[in-house]
Amino acid sequence: MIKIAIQKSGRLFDESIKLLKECGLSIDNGKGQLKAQVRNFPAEILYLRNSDIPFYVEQGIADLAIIGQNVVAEKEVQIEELLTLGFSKCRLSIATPRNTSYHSITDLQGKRIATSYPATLKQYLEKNKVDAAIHLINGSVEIAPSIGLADAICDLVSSGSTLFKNNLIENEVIFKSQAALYGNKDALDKKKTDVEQLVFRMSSVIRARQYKYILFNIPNKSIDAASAILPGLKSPTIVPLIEDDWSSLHSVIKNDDTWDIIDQLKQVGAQGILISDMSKIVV
Ligand code: PRT
Repeated sequence: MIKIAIQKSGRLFDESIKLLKECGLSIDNGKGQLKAQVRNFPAEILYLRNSDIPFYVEQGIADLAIIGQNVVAEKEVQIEELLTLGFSKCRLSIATPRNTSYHSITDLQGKRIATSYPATLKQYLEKNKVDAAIHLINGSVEIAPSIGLADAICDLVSSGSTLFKNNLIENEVIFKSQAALYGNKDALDKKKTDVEQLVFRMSSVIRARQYKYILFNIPNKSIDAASAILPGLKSPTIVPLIEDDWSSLHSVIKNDDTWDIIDQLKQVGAQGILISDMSKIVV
Protein backbone atom coordinates (compact mmCIF):
# COMPACT_ATOMS: atom_id res chain seq x y z
CA MET A 1 0.00 0.00 0.00
CA ILE A 2 1.50 3.37 -0.99
CA LYS A 3 0.48 6.61 0.68
CA ILE A 4 0.28 9.50 -1.78
CA ALA A 5 0.07 13.07 -0.42
CA ILE A 6 -1.58 15.82 -2.44
CA GLN A 7 -2.61 19.36 -1.56
CA LYS A 8 -5.95 19.42 0.27
CA SER A 9 -7.13 22.59 -1.45
CA GLY A 10 -5.36 25.22 -3.48
CA ARG A 11 -3.66 25.63 -6.82
CA LEU A 12 -2.31 22.07 -7.07
CA PHE A 13 -5.46 20.24 -6.03
CA ASP A 14 -7.47 20.01 -9.27
CA GLU A 15 -4.52 19.02 -11.47
CA SER A 16 -3.30 16.45 -8.92
CA ILE A 17 -6.70 14.74 -8.72
CA LYS A 18 -7.05 14.85 -12.52
CA LEU A 19 -3.63 13.27 -13.01
CA LEU A 20 -4.28 10.48 -10.51
CA LYS A 21 -7.63 9.74 -12.17
CA GLU A 22 -6.00 9.68 -15.62
CA CYS A 23 -3.58 7.13 -14.16
CA GLY A 24 -6.62 4.95 -13.58
CA LEU A 25 -6.90 5.51 -9.81
CA SER A 26 -10.47 5.54 -8.61
CA ILE A 27 -10.63 8.13 -5.81
CA ASP A 28 -13.00 10.54 -4.13
CA ASN A 29 -12.29 14.24 -4.57
CA GLY A 30 -11.19 14.74 -0.97
CA LYS A 31 -13.80 17.29 0.05
CA GLY A 32 -14.06 17.13 3.83
CA GLN A 33 -11.63 14.21 3.99
CA LEU A 34 -8.07 13.90 5.23
CA LYS A 35 -7.47 10.55 3.59
CA ALA A 36 -9.17 8.26 1.13
CA GLN A 37 -8.64 4.72 0.00
CA VAL A 38 -8.02 4.16 -3.71
CA ARG A 39 -10.55 1.56 -4.75
CA ASN A 40 -8.63 -0.15 -7.55
CA PHE A 41 -4.91 0.31 -6.70
CA PRO A 42 -2.99 -0.46 -3.49
CA ALA A 43 -2.80 3.19 -2.45
CA GLU A 44 -4.22 5.71 -0.03
CA ILE A 45 -4.49 9.46 -0.73
CA LEU A 46 -3.56 11.89 2.06
CA TYR A 47 -5.02 15.38 1.64
CA LEU A 48 -2.58 17.78 3.31
CA ARG A 49 -1.35 21.34 3.29
CA ASN A 50 1.12 21.97 0.55
CA SER A 51 3.70 23.49 2.87
CA ASP A 52 3.60 20.49 5.25
CA ILE A 53 3.92 17.81 2.57
CA PRO A 54 7.74 17.86 2.09
CA PHE A 55 8.29 16.99 5.79
CA TYR A 56 5.68 14.24 5.70
CA VAL A 57 7.46 12.67 2.74
CA GLU A 58 10.88 13.03 4.36
CA GLN A 59 9.58 11.37 7.54
CA GLY A 60 7.88 8.57 5.60
CA ILE A 61 4.33 9.49 6.67
CA ALA A 62 3.66 9.81 2.95
CA ASP A 63 5.55 7.64 0.45
CA LEU A 64 4.86 9.82 -2.60
CA ALA A 65 3.63 13.37 -3.10
CA ILE A 66 2.66 15.83 -5.78
CA ILE A 67 4.06 19.26 -4.86
CA GLY A 68 5.79 22.27 -6.36
CA GLN A 69 9.57 22.14 -6.70
CA ASN A 70 9.64 25.58 -5.04
CA VAL A 71 8.31 24.17 -1.75
CA VAL A 72 10.76 21.29 -1.73
CA ALA A 73 13.67 23.67 -2.38
CA GLU A 74 12.49 26.01 0.38
CA LYS A 75 12.03 23.28 3.01
CA GLU A 76 15.47 21.84 2.21
CA VAL A 77 14.25 18.27 2.69
CA GLN A 78 15.95 15.10 1.52
CA ILE A 79 13.40 13.54 -0.80
CA GLU A 80 13.64 12.18 -4.33
CA GLU A 81 12.19 13.94 -7.37
CA LEU A 82 10.78 11.17 -9.58
CA LEU A 83 9.00 13.02 -12.38
CA THR A 84 8.22 16.59 -13.39
CA LEU A 85 4.53 16.97 -14.16
CA GLY A 86 4.33 20.05 -16.38
CA PHE A 87 1.66 21.98 -14.44
CA SER A 88 1.68 24.79 -11.82
CA LYS A 89 4.63 26.37 -13.60
CA CYS A 90 5.90 29.49 -11.87
CA ARG A 91 9.11 31.24 -10.90
CA LEU A 92 10.41 32.68 -7.65
CA SER A 93 11.50 36.20 -8.46
CA ILE A 94 12.84 39.33 -6.84
CA ALA A 95 10.85 42.45 -7.69
CA THR A 96 11.29 46.10 -6.81
CA PRO A 97 8.98 49.14 -7.05
CA ARG A 98 8.64 50.57 -10.55
CA ASN A 99 9.87 53.99 -9.38
CA THR A 100 13.22 52.74 -8.03
CA SER A 101 16.22 52.03 -10.20
CA TYR A 102 17.61 48.51 -10.39
CA HIS A 103 20.67 47.37 -12.31
CA SER A 104 21.82 44.21 -10.59
CA ILE A 105 21.39 42.14 -7.46
CA THR A 106 24.11 44.18 -5.71
CA ASP A 107 21.62 47.09 -5.61
CA LEU A 108 19.92 45.14 -2.81
CA GLN A 109 22.97 45.36 -0.53
CA GLY A 110 21.75 46.58 2.89
CA LYS A 111 18.09 46.62 1.74
CA ARG A 112 15.00 44.86 3.21
CA ILE A 113 13.37 42.07 1.17
CA ALA A 114 9.96 40.61 2.10
CA THR A 115 9.31 36.97 1.24
CA SER A 116 7.62 33.71 2.16
CA TYR A 117 10.71 31.91 0.79
CA PRO A 118 13.50 32.92 3.20
CA ALA A 119 15.73 29.87 2.71
CA THR A 120 15.75 30.01 -1.11
CA LEU A 121 16.29 33.77 -1.05
CA LYS A 122 19.08 33.52 1.54
CA GLN A 123 20.89 30.98 -0.61
CA TYR A 124 20.62 33.23 -3.67
CA LEU A 125 21.83 36.32 -1.79
CA GLU A 126 24.76 34.39 -0.32
CA LYS A 127 25.71 33.05 -3.74
CA ASN A 128 25.76 36.63 -5.03
CA LYS A 129 27.53 37.96 -1.90
CA VAL A 130 24.71 40.38 -1.11
CA ASP A 131 23.93 41.18 2.52
CA ALA A 132 20.24 42.15 2.83
CA ALA A 133 17.64 41.83 5.61
CA ILE A 134 15.07 39.13 4.90
CA HIS A 135 11.57 39.79 6.29
CA LEU A 136 9.42 36.70 6.52
CA ILE A 137 5.79 37.33 5.52
CA ASN A 138 3.29 34.53 5.00
CA GLY A 139 0.89 36.18 2.55
CA SER A 140 0.28 39.33 0.47
CA VAL A 141 4.02 39.78 0.09
CA GLU A 142 3.48 42.09 -2.88
CA ILE A 143 2.12 44.95 -0.74
CA ALA A 144 5.21 45.08 1.51
CA PRO A 145 7.03 47.87 -0.42
CA SER A 146 3.94 50.10 -0.70
CA ILE A 147 3.31 50.00 3.06
CA GLY A 148 6.97 50.70 3.86
CA LEU A 149 7.76 47.23 5.15
CA ALA A 150 10.42 46.38 2.57
CA ASP A 151 12.42 47.75 -0.36
CA ALA A 152 11.91 44.65 -2.50
CA ILE A 153 10.00 41.39 -2.51
CA CYS A 154 10.78 37.82 -3.45
CA ASP A 155 7.64 35.91 -4.42
CA LEU A 156 6.16 33.43 -6.87
CA VAL A 157 5.15 34.81 -10.25
CA SER A 158 3.16 33.10 -12.97
CA SER A 159 1.31 35.56 -15.24
CA GLY A 160 3.01 38.61 -13.71
CA SER A 161 -0.29 40.42 -13.18
CA THR A 162 0.05 40.64 -9.38
CA LEU A 163 3.40 42.38 -9.76
CA PHE A 164 1.97 44.70 -12.41
CA LYS A 165 -1.05 45.64 -10.25
CA ASN A 166 1.28 46.46 -7.37
CA ASN A 167 3.67 48.58 -9.43
CA LEU A 168 6.50 46.11 -9.08
CA ILE A 169 9.07 45.10 -11.69
CA GLU A 170 10.42 41.54 -11.86
CA ASN A 171 14.21 41.85 -11.79
CA GLU A 172 15.70 38.46 -10.97
CA VAL A 173 14.29 34.98 -11.47
CA ILE A 174 15.93 33.01 -8.69
CA PHE A 175 14.16 29.65 -9.08
CA LYS A 176 11.97 28.07 -11.78
CA SER A 177 9.35 25.64 -10.57
CA GLN A 178 6.63 23.24 -11.63
CA ALA A 179 4.71 20.47 -9.92
CA ALA A 180 6.62 17.22 -9.55
CA LEU A 181 6.18 13.75 -8.10
CA TYR A 182 8.44 13.18 -5.09
CA GLY A 183 9.17 10.07 -3.10
CA ASN A 184 10.51 9.03 0.30
CA LYS A 185 13.87 7.32 -0.18
CA ASP A 186 13.05 4.20 1.90
CA ALA A 187 9.61 3.80 0.36
CA LEU A 188 11.12 3.82 -3.13
CA ASP A 189 13.01 0.74 -2.10
CA LYS A 190 10.47 -1.06 0.09
CA LYS A 191 7.42 -0.36 -2.10
CA LYS A 192 9.30 -0.50 -5.37
CA THR A 193 6.74 -2.48 -7.40
CA ASP A 194 3.73 -0.26 -6.67
CA VAL A 195 5.79 2.94 -6.95
CA GLU A 196 7.22 1.86 -10.30
CA GLN A 197 3.78 0.99 -11.59
CA LEU A 198 2.40 4.41 -10.65
CA VAL A 199 5.42 6.28 -12.05
CA PHE A 200 5.06 4.31 -15.29
CA ARG A 201 1.39 5.28 -15.56
CA MET A 202 2.10 8.91 -14.71
CA SER A 203 4.90 9.24 -17.24
CA SER A 204 2.62 7.78 -19.94
CA VAL A 205 -0.05 10.38 -19.15
CA ILE A 206 2.42 13.28 -18.90
CA ARG A 207 4.14 12.29 -22.16
CA ALA A 208 0.76 12.13 -23.95
CA ARG A 209 -0.02 15.68 -22.83
CA GLN A 210 3.07 16.94 -24.65
CA TYR A 211 2.08 15.47 -28.01
CA LYS A 212 -0.81 15.37 -30.49
CA TYR A 213 -1.84 12.59 -32.83
CA ILE A 214 -1.91 13.67 -36.49
CA LEU A 215 -3.33 11.93 -39.52
CA PHE A 216 -3.83 13.18 -43.06
CA ASN A 217 -4.12 12.09 -46.67
CA ILE A 218 -1.26 12.67 -49.07
CA PRO A 219 -0.50 11.80 -52.74
CA ASN A 220 2.00 8.93 -52.78
CA LYS A 221 4.54 11.03 -54.67
CA SER A 222 4.68 13.41 -51.65
CA ILE A 223 5.05 10.79 -48.89
CA ASP A 224 8.81 11.35 -48.54
CA ALA A 225 8.37 15.12 -48.33
CA ALA A 226 5.59 14.78 -45.73
CA SER A 227 7.55 12.20 -43.69
CA ALA A 228 10.51 14.56 -43.51
CA ILE A 229 8.29 17.17 -41.85
CA LEU A 230 7.14 14.81 -39.10
CA PRO A 231 9.53 14.47 -36.15
CA GLY A 232 7.31 11.87 -34.42
CA LEU A 233 8.25 9.19 -31.91
CA LYS A 234 9.20 6.90 -34.80
CA SER A 235 8.68 7.09 -38.56
CA PRO A 236 5.03 7.65 -39.58
CA THR A 237 2.57 4.84 -40.24
CA ILE A 238 1.52 4.76 -43.92
CA VAL A 239 -1.84 3.23 -44.88
CA PRO A 240 -2.85 3.02 -48.56
CA LEU A 241 -6.22 4.58 -49.47
CA ILE A 242 -8.73 2.94 -51.81
CA GLU A 243 -8.22 5.90 -54.11
CA ASP A 244 -5.26 5.23 -56.42
CA ASP A 245 -1.93 6.90 -55.62
CA TRP A 246 -3.07 8.28 -52.24
CA SER A 247 -2.13 7.23 -48.70
CA SER A 248 -3.01 8.17 -45.15
CA LEU A 249 -0.10 9.08 -42.85
CA HIS A 250 -0.36 8.79 -39.06
CA SER A 251 2.15 10.18 -36.60
CA VAL A 252 2.69 11.94 -33.30
CA ILE A 253 3.91 15.54 -33.07
CA LYS A 254 4.84 17.91 -30.27
CA ASN A 255 2.07 20.29 -29.12
CA ASP A 256 4.21 23.35 -29.70
CA ASP A 257 4.99 22.35 -33.30
CA THR A 258 1.39 21.69 -34.34
CA TRP A 259 0.64 24.81 -36.41
CA ASP A 260 4.06 24.92 -38.07
CA ILE A 261 3.69 21.31 -39.12
CA ILE A 262 0.16 21.85 -40.47
CA ASP A 263 1.42 24.78 -42.59
CA GLN A 264 4.30 22.72 -43.96
CA LEU A 265 2.12 19.68 -44.70
CA LYS A 266 -0.37 21.79 -46.64
CA GLN A 267 2.48 23.02 -48.79
CA VAL A 268 3.42 19.46 -49.81
CA GLY A 269 -0.20 18.57 -50.67
CA ALA A 270 -1.65 17.09 -47.45
CA GLN A 271 -5.44 17.06 -47.21
CA GLY A 272 -7.99 16.16 -44.51
CA ILE A 273 -5.54 16.86 -41.68
CA LEU A 274 -6.90 15.63 -38.33
CA ILE A 275 -5.23 16.47 -35.02
CA SER A 276 -6.32 14.88 -31.77
CA ASP A 277 -5.31 14.68 -28.09
CA MET A 278 -4.06 11.43 -26.64
CA SER A 279 -4.59 10.13 -23.13
CA LYS A 280 -1.50 7.91 -22.80
CA ILE A 281 1.72 7.21 -24.68
CA VAL A 282 3.58 4.05 -23.70
CA VAL A 283 7.05 3.79 -25.23
O1 PRT B 1 -2.24 26.27 2.26
P1 PRT B 1 -1.28 25.40 1.54
O2 PRT B 1 0.05 25.21 2.25
O3 PRT B 1 -1.87 24.09 1.08
O4 PRT B 1 -1.02 26.13 0.13
P2 PRT B 1 -0.15 27.35 -0.34
O5 PRT B 1 -0.76 28.60 0.14
O6 PRT B 1 1.29 27.09 -0.10
O7 PRT B 1 -0.34 27.12 -1.85
P3 PRT B 1 -1.10 27.69 -3.12
O8 PRT B 1 -2.31 26.87 -3.37
O9 PRT B 1 -1.24 29.18 -3.14
O10 PRT B 1 0.05 27.32 -4.19
C1 PRT B 1 0.47 25.99 -4.31
C2 PRT B 1 1.61 25.92 -5.31
O11 PRT B 1 1.17 26.40 -6.59
C3 PRT B 1 2.82 26.79 -5.02
O12 PRT B 1 3.66 26.24 -4.03
C4 PRT B 1 3.50 26.79 -6.40
O13 PRT B 1 4.23 25.60 -6.56
C5 PRT B 1 2.31 26.79 -7.36
N1 PRT B 1 2.05 28.10 -7.97
C6 PRT B 1 2.06 28.31 -9.32
C7 PRT B 1 1.78 29.28 -7.39
C8 PRT B 1 1.62 30.22 -8.40
N2 PRT B 1 1.79 29.58 -9.59
C9 PRT B 1 1.31 31.58 -8.09
N3 PRT B 1 1.18 32.40 -9.00
N4 PRT B 1 1.63 29.65 -6.08
C10 PRT B 1 1.32 30.94 -5.78
N5 PRT B 1 1.16 31.91 -6.73
C11 PRT B 1 0.77 33.27 -6.24
C12 PRT B 1 1.97 34.16 -5.88
O14 PRT B 1 2.37 33.91 -4.54
C13 PRT B 1 1.39 35.58 -6.08
O15 PRT B 1 0.64 35.98 -4.96
O16 PRT B 1 0.05 33.99 -7.24
C14 PRT B 1 0.44 35.37 -7.24
C15 PRT B 1 1.16 35.71 -8.51
O17 PRT B 1 0.46 35.20 -9.64
P4 PRT B 1 0.47 36.01 -11.03
O18 PRT B 1 -0.25 35.13 -11.98
O19 PRT B 1 -0.29 37.29 -10.78
O20 PRT B 1 1.90 36.26 -11.42
